Parts: sequence; C-alpha cells; structure tokens
Amino acid sequence: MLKIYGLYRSRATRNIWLCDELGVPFELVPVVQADRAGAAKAAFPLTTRSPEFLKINPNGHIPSIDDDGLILHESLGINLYLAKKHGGTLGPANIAEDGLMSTWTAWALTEVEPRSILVLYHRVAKPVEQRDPKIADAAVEALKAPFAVLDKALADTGYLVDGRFTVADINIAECVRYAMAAPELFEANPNVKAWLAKVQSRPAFKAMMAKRDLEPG
Ligand SMILES: N[C@@H](CCC(=O)N[C@@H](CS)C(=O)NCC(=O)O)C(=O)O
Repeated sequence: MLKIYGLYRSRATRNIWLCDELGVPFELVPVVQADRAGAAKAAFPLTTRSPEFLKINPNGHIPSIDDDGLILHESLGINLYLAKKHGGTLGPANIAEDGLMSTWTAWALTEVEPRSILVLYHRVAKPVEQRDPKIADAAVEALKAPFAVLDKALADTGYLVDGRFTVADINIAECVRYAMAAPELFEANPNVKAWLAKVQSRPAFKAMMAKRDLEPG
C-alpha cells in the first residue's frame, strides 16, 4: 500500500487530500517536524531528523511517499505523479494539460508559497511574541500581484485547467490556504475567494481537515 510519511499538520495534507479525491488507499507513517514542540513530539516516535527517516528522505522534510519502492519527495511533485498514475479527471488528459498543471504548480511554489507561509507564520502560527507584523504585511503586499493573476485565470470557468477540478486546483489551493489570515487579498480578488471556498467545500478536503483537527497539536 502507498505510504505517506508526514502528519496531517504538515504539507502532507496536499497528498492526503488528493488520495482521498482519487480513492487511493494509503498508510500514514507519522513523522514530526524536528523543530516542533508540543503534543505531536510526544505522540509520535519519528522526527524529520531520525536516522530511520533520513534514509527515506535525506533532505529531512515531510512529506515523502513510498509507492511500492518508489520514494518521492516534494508534496506538489508527489501530487502531479499520483494524479498522472491514477488518471481520471483530476490528472492531465494530454500533454498540453500536463504542461498547464506543471506550470501552475511551479507558479504556486515560486510566486505564492514563500510569501503565504510568512502570512501564516506571522499572523497565526508563531507564538504572539515571535510574530512580526512587518514581515506579514510585506508578504501580503508581495502577494497582491500573483493573486490578481490567479483571479484573472479563474474568471472564465472557475477552475485552472479545462473548466474542471484537477490536481492543479489542489496544489494551488494548498499554497493559497496559508494566506487565509490576509482577508484583504481575498476581498480584492473575488474569483479567488469563491474558488477557494468551492474547493475547500469538497468532502475530501473537509474529511482531511477533520482528521487534522484530531491530530495532537
Ligand atoms: N517543498 C517541500 C517542503 C517540505 C517542508 O519544509 N516540510 C516541513 C513540514 S510542512 C518540514 O518537514 N519541516 C521540518 C523540517 O524541515 O525538519 C514540500 O512541499 O514537500
């Protein structure tokens, strides 16, 4: 069975959401971020610095997958692989769609995630005394242009590729989600706001988040 190394409270959410959409069964092998404090550290034996896990992923990050002996890292790359392998409407129907899905994914990784993660850290995730509002505000400023690009791309059909829900929507939505503590970005981009609400109302996303909420924090 497919193994996903990681936690619900990590970027493994991307792979878990997709697997639930595809109906692909998986075993979640809990691996905790080494720099994390709190209940998860006590609950799960493996961390991202455990020698046993470093044999799987020498980069020392989660998620990784083991798909029948094929080890892959990078949450969004894993999703492109799983969507191609298991086919259906979530994956590319042809080389042109493959190109679009890869391009949107690379776009999210470079244009959105490095900034949206700073919004998450400095408006929500870090302890209050470690938050720097200036870092969060600068990240929001830098996200204005990519959000406008995404808003325009969604204007016609409400999805990114061929007017249907695909792995590209999951990959981009999971990077955009980190910026949810910046409502000003969503108010300025109503297509992005409506699209994120639509994809996050899918049963597979809701099931994944419900399990995430139950995981030790
Ligand atoms: N680009 C990587 C990022 C992986 C990453 O940084 N994961 C975090 C958790 S979401 C992690 O492993 N942090 C702990 C560590 O680096 O030791 C991906 O998308 O998979």
